[in-house]
Amino acid sequence: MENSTQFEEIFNAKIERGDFIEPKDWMPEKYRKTLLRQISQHAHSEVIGMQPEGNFITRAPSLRRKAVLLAKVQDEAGHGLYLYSACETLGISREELLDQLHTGKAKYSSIFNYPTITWADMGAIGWLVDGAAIINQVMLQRTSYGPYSRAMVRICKEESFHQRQGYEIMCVLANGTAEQKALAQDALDRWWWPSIMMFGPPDGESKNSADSIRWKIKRETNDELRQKFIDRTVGQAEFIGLVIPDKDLKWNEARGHYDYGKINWEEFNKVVAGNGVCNKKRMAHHIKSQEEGKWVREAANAYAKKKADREKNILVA
Ligand code: BYC
Repeated sequence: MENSTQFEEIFNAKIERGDFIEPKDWMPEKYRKTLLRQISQHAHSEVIGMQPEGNFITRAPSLRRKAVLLAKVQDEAGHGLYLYSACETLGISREELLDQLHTGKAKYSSIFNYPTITWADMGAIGWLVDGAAIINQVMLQRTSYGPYSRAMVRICKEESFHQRQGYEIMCVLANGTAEQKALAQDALDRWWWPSIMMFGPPDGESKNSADSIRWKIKRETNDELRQKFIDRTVGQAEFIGLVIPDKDLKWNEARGHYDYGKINWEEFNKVVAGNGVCNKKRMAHHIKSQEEGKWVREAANAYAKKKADREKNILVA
């Protein structure tokens, strides 16, 4: 019988080789906890992220826009489901996961605590929020935990469509009337800084990064991904004649990257601590929906049981 040191050596060798760790493999408790923390935060973000855009489904400016937005919001629910399932492979139930969200024990992305005010916000979310998410998630397709990696492969395919639909909304507005262009610029002004905060605190203050990089859960650091996003997005803004609200944004020839201004980490910490504009509203809405949907879940379970019993030829009263 192997002892835990030998198990750990096997685990480390797998990580070293770039093999996936699968649910039944031995893993250090801290690796399991880190995965649970990150994947559940990710799942909660997808589901809470349905709210800001859901706010505009009844107000989309055309049937085409409404159908696309509905499909996008539904995709986010699907992403949440893949990720909750990946969490469950680590030995936690859906009920416990939701309890952690509702009691504030588990976080979700800071970005979803900002309000959606105009239709242009739908464009900005797709372009910037999904755009930032893709940069992060492309890396996560090669994460070391098998179920998380496989979920990310599917999610990334849909996410790149989401980013393009958002950018298309911005293109149309930016090329429209002066009022429409102003709406697009206003949305960019409000969503730019929160979007670049999505990548998390600067590397020097990222307490989880060292372990996550060592275990190949994360393959790039918060600041590396943030820089990648900024470098990619500046040209897209210029192309449609919008101005990124950062007076310090400047191409740095020596670094081969854009330099950017100071991020307001006080605002980030405030939002993550639960004191953003919409934190309380988002959570109250989720709890209410969860309670109102209880009878649907009970009915679905009862129907599944009845069907299974009937298949076993057991009569149920
Ligand atoms: N918001 O040590 P760090 C989407 C927390 S949804 C809130 O660097 P880590 C979409 C962090 O949890 C996609 N909290 O952490 C849906 C940690 O606190 P704890 C969302 C944040 O984990 C609908 C502390 O700060 N994507 O695409 O190494 C519509 C220190 O941070 C945030 C994901 O969830 C934040 N922004 O790195 C449209 C990606 N950042 O837990 C679109 C998966 C940090 O120690 N997650 N914190 O108490 C990750 O890649 C990583 O968890 C992060 C942070 C890069 C976010």
